[in-house]
Formats: sequence, C-alpha cells, structure tokens
Amino acid sequence: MMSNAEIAAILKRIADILAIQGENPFRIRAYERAAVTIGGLPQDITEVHARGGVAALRKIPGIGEDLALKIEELLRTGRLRFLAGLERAVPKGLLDVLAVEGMGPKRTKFVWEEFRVRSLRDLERLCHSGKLANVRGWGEQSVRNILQAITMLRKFGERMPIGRALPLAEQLVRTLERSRLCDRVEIAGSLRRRRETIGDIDLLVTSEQPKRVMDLFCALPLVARVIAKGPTKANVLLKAGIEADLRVLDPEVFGAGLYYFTGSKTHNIRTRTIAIARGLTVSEYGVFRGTKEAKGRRVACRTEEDVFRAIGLPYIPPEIREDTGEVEAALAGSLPTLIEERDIRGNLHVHTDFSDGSASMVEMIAAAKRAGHAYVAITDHASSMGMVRGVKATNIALYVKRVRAAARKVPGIHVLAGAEVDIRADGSLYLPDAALQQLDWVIGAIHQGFKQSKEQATARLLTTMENPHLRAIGHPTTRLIGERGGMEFDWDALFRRARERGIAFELNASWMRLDLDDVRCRQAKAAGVKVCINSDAHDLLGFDLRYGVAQARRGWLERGDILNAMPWKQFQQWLRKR
Ligand code: DGT
Ligand code: CA
Ligand code: CA
Repeated sequence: MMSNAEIAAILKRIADILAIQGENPFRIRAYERAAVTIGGLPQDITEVHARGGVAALRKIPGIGEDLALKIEELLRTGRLRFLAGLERAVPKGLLDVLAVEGMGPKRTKFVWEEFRVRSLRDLERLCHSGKLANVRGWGEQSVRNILQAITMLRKFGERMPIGRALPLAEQLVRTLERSRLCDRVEIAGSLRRRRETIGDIDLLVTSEQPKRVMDLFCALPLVARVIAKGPTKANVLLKAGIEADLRVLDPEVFGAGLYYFTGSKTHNIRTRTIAIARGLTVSEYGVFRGTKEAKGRRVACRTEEDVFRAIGLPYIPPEIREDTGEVEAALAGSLPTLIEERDIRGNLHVHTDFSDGSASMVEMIAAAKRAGHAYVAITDHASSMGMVRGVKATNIALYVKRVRAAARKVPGIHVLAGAEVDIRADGSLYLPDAALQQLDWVIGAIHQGFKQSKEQATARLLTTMENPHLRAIGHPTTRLIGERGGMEFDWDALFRRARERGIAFELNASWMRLDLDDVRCRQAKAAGVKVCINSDAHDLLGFDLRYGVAQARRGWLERGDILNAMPWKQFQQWLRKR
C-alpha cells in the first residue's frame, strides 16, 4: 500500500528529472501540480482507487488519463516503468544536486552538461575549483551560498532538527499574529508533537480574510519559492530549506482540523477506528454522528477538547500521539501526567571557563538562578582530550575551592561542585577516586571510542557504574542528530544496574543531541531509573530546557521520573542514599 505522500514524492521526482532534461515546462508543471494535489488530498488515494478505479482517480483535479494510469500502476505494482526509464537517463546523484538550495533545474542541467557534475561531491569540487568564477550568472556569493547549502544538506538530510524548525515556525506564527488578519494561529504536525526532526512545518489559522492571509504568507521574506497557492491553502519552500504548509480553517471546526493535522497519522487512524465503532465519523472537518459527513450531524468541535469528548476519550497530549500505546492508556484511564518545564528545579550539567564554557562560574550560577533554578551543578570537563584547561587530579582542590567561592557570591541558589568526567574505553573514569571523592556530583560521559560493539560498549558502561562516586551517565549514546548515530548498548542490562546502583541517566536537552531518545526514556522509567534533563550549558544562553522537556514528554515521563524535578531537600536525600 502506498501513501499519498509517497505517490506525491514519486510524481515530484518525475518532475525533477524532466526538469533536468529540459522537458516542456507545461509537462513538468503538470507533474508538480499533481504531486501537490495528491500530497494534500484528504482521502487516501489507495481508497479512492479501490472504490472507483482509474475513473475515480481522473476526478481528482489535475489528474488526466495518463497520470491516472501511472498512479494505478504504482498502486498495483509499487513500481512505475516510466520512472525507471527516466532514472536510467540521469545520474542518480544529480537529484541531490537539484535539491541544493540555489540549484534550480537550469543550473543543475548546466553543471551536468558543461562540467560533468554527477553528484554532490562533484558539485562541491566544482565550486572550490574556481571554474565557475567566470561563468555568467554565477557570482562569487552564489557559489559560496551553494557550498554552504551543500554542508547543510549533508548535515541534516531531508529533515530539519527541531531546534532550527521550531524557532522558524514561531517566527511565522508571530508574523501572522501581528498581521491582525488571523484570529487563531497554531503550529500542527510533527512540530507540535515535538519530534526531534521535522519534515515540514504545518500551520493552521482562522481568518475572515483567507485570501489576504495567503497573499501575505506567500510574500514573506522567509519564503524562497511558492510551491502551491489556493484560496485557503498554501505550500511554500522557506529559504532555510524546509517547506511550510498553511491552512485556513473554519473556526467552527478548528478543533477537528487541529487534531487531524497534528497527527500522527497512525494515531489518527487508531482513534478513527474507535470512533467508527461508536457510530461516529472523524475527519478534518469535524466529528459526525453516523457514517457520513453532514453539517446537521456534526458534534461540536471548536476545540481539540471537544473532539476528544465527542469520541469519548480523555485529552491526549500531542507529544505522545504516536500510536505507541497512548490510545490504550486513554481507554484504560491510565495516561501519564507529563512533566512540564515549570516542574524543573535544577540543572545538573553546566560548563564554565574553567574548561570549554564561555562564562565565569559566578556568571553561570547567576544565570541558573535567573532561569528559576533552586540548585545547579557546575560540571566542567575532566578529560584527557586536547583540552588544556579543565579539571585534573592536580588542580581539583583549586577547582572545588573556586566553585565554593563563586557560590558564596550568588546567594539564593544551591551550588554543587561537580565534573563531567571522561569514560575511558575500558569503562574507567579519567579522574582517580581520590579526586572524585572531593566532588558533590560526578557525571561520566563518553567522548571518544565511539566505535565499540554493543557488547564492548555495554561492558564499558557496566564497569563505569561500579565506580562509587559516579551519579549519572551524560549524553549516553553520544549521538549528534543528523551527524553521528548513537552507540548501541544492552539497555536492559544498563538500566537494571543503574537502578541497583542509584545512578541517573541524562536526557541531554541540547537539540543536537536529545540523548536519551523517547524510547529509552520510557525504558528507563519502566526500569525505575531516574532521568535527569540537563541543558549542558556552555554559555549564558544555554539554560533552555524546552527541547529536553519536550523529549521527556515524548518518552511519557512524569515529574516523579525526573531527578532534577525534585525539590532541593529531596534531591539531597537522593544524593545521600547510596
Ligand atoms: P513530518 O512533516 O514528516 O515531520 O510529519 P507530520 O506528522 O507533520 O506529517 P505531515 O506534515 O505529512 O502531515 C501533518 C499531519 O496531517 C499528520 O501528522 C497527520 C495528518 N495527515 C497527513 N496526511 C494524512 C493522511 O493521509 N491520513 C491521515 N489520517 N492523516 C494525515
Ligand atoms: Ca509536517
Ligand atoms: Ca505538511
């Protein structure tokens, strides 16, 4: 079975290849438009075809006989001979070249024919070669931009990390709100569910002047290209390299639309099944009694709460709408009360200029206080790696003395003298016990030797956890989103031992890491291991825990699961317990 999105992607691919080949622009446009239409189709195209065959497909606007037959072939066989033929004519890597911001079909064709560019690597080499300098229309700046766009493409692939997408979306929201054309503006889709990477930005608004909203949105300076624009729906490519969808909804059914477009798709399918069993129909246009959408049978759905009430379910927070048990939990009345940012009481992973941070201890403690924390742990690196500064066996007494002195200068917040200590390949810590003993709080973290097998890596951390001074494992898998995959462990074994030893696992809140992920958070919770949401701040602005808290919510974590949600007294007791 193929989804609308998959069919749309294939049609877009055809359009791209035809564009590179310099085909008739009308033909290219036809495929592009069909891709947008099918991508935005409310019904499942598989269902449309199953019910009415090619004739039903032809009723979709912009789908003629030729396209309908191609879609049928795709739905029937999962393949398309026409596309296979096209793909043979054009080097595969050229589609990557076309995907680079600033490289349209014309430029792609040009570098392919004139400079034999067949891949991103080729394009990169060409940009560096200086050969483009004398080509008309390729300024020095545009070559530089293309090089930068290649880097971005490599780094993030097709999906954008949430830390870049959310601020971008919030900027769009503010602009729409300030326009005074919209009554409500909401972020939907994976962004509202706070996934760690985002495919595209989905925005929903209500407005009495939808046309003006469309005009405004499509003309924003953030927009690179308008992909599709209708009376109540627009799809644009932002200059930042991600698409954004905007829909104007009827305020009467805003809740139903918000619920539908928040997804996830699999979650929606699960609740729709429940609704059907209860004699209801759920769609983006509302909840209806009976099997058909009809205004007279519509149940109130201005808000999402209305929608849940109508289906007969308690409200399920967006972050856990992934069909991973939340619907069952809702039915059983056992949904978790998810952790919130305001529940956080302290920050247990903070760097200063004693190692690689940019601010002094006093400044960082004051910043933690301003962030509303009751306690903070200064945790400069203790590492054998290239870092000249940092905590060593030889300077640890001085380090602790400095932390204590800084703490005295900022009253009103409890300060722990801690360190982020390297875990060596054999699992031992970089600092000797005599040094560790002088600290209030020890995080062990891996910064080298990432390439161990699962068995080796598990043994490594099990050894580390035997250290009597260790209290937490920092950014456990060492992954960097879009750059470096995480290390693999036998998590059951790790969490079992952590529970026995009273060791917490960090959820590093930096959006480049978000390490642990949602699945491991749930596993830690099930094993009774405390999770510690740390910002890993290296500067005064680094105290933002929003992405970490969002990830914890995706992992079903509640206040009681989070070590640094404990009030100071309770945290102190936990520290002493070992
Ligand atoms: P993304 O953009 O890949 O990060 O993930 P989403 O979840 O934002 O996906 P997107 O943008 O394609 O669609 C937004 C939401 O709209 C999705 O979460 C659920 C809903 N939706 C989209 N297409 C369908 C569909 O074919 N069936 C159902 N039931 N819901 C859909
Ligand atoms: Ca999306
Ligand atoms: Ca979308």
